[in-house]
Amino acid sequence: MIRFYFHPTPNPAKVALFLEEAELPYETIPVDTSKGEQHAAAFRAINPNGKVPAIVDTQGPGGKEVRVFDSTAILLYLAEKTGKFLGAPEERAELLSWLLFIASGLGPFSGQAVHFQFAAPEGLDYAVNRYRREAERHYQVLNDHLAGRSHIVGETYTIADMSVWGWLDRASRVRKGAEDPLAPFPHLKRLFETVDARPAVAAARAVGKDYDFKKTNDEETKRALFPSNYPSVA
Ligand SMILES: N[C@@H](CCC(=O)N[C@@H](CS)C(=O)NCC(=O)O)C(=O)O
Repeated sequence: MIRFYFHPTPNPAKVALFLEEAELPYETIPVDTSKGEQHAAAFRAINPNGKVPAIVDTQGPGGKEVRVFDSTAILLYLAEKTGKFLGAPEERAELLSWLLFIASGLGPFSGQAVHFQFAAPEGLDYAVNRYRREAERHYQVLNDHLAGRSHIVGETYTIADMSVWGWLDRASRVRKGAEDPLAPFPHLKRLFETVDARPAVAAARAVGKDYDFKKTNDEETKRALFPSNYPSVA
């Protein structure tokens, strides 16, 4: 059994998609990050970085329980465990390259673009432009790669496609104000729509719907999500 520590945000969404695609049995454990539950000692024992997603696999290697944190590590762990969505062995270098491109570039720049356009104080134009344009540059790199290809790696659906789906789903926030945010990136848009039409996506979108996650953005939320804005050391 897999315990899946979840909040309805982009990085957990990728893992929800994998679990649904692979039809793995799992238990969803809500972590309400707006209430600061990611900082609880019990959760930090599972993810010392205090973020979602994380999983505990009670049937890990050798039948022993293991924890895995960080969405890319979880995708790779589950793909290797099940032998699914890894692509062809000869494409492994390509798979790792694109997974890390998303994990270290497209994802974080998208996240910061959202932060500076929706959460940060107004007037920080340099930061808004820096992060939004870097996110868009990563969109362009992947868009160019996808010209003439059905998927990111080879011609098969892999965890790289799942990983980017989680972030492209937030393109309207990354490219705030754009009417059709993926329109300038037609190959990326096609990939997003291909993945988004899969039945497992509907199931992944339903994960956590029965839980009433906090939606208000009050002082508790800001302190929970952005603790480094409130330094404890002078
Ligand atoms: N590199 C990590 C990033 C995880 C991450 O930033 N998760 C966000 C949700 S998408 C989160 O937990 N935010 C709450 C917080 O930062 O306290 C991953 O890919 O899993």
